[in-house]
Amino acid sequence: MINLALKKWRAKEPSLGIWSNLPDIHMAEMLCRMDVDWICFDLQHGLMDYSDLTRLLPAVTGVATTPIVRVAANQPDQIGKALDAGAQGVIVPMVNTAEDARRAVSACRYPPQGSRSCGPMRDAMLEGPGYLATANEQVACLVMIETEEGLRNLDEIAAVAGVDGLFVGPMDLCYGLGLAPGSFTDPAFSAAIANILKACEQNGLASGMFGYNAEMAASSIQNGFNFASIGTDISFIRTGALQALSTARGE
Ligand code: 3PY
Ligand code: MG
Repeated sequence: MINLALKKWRAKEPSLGIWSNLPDIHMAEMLCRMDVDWICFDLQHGLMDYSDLTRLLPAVTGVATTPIVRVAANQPDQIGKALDAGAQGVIVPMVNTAEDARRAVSACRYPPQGSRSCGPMRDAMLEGPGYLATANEQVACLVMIETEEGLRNLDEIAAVAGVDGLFVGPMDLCYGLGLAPGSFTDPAFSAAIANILKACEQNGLASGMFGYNAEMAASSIQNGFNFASIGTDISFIRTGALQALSTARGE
């Protein structure tokens, strides 16, 4: 397996992703054929579960888009099952301590680097036993910094061996900072972002931002993030439909 998104994250080449919240195979198939670097299926907040995921991941076969899964929680079984189903990396939410980060990394790596249990399903169906030879090197482990505790332990989290990148959940981060959700221009939010970017820089990690829209993705990349999401399937439909309605009404 060659993880094309991870290759860019390691090279610090900017990359953009799409967030998938709807369990629709055709939507996933269409979105990942738009030259987007990665697509993330969201099992934490998305309207999808594991059996949806097993149907969605095959839609991302044979394309240059890298399939990533945000797991619902930092649980080794959830991480292992997402990877066995064909995810090439995971985004792990609410990582608050170095111990949390070590747990996430360990679940992503086969021994001796970690404790991932061996049972690749789609991985083995598509690649055969060769998958095992490359998995530890090619599976991406991204941990989310999005709480007050995570910020406090930022440097220890960023120093955990095997973490490939830090990913910011901006809404939860606002709550963690005691700010109203969406306070992305508040100086306290900007200071937290600067610290996260610095921790990535110092530890050679990729830095990622959950962008709620294209503007937020573009400004994140301009401000030094290596990668960002440009929006969700739901947001694209909602924005497009509202715009069409408004135009058709002559507003
Ligand atoms: C956040 O903004 O906290 C996220 O995790 C985005 O889903
Ligand atoms: Mg969050």
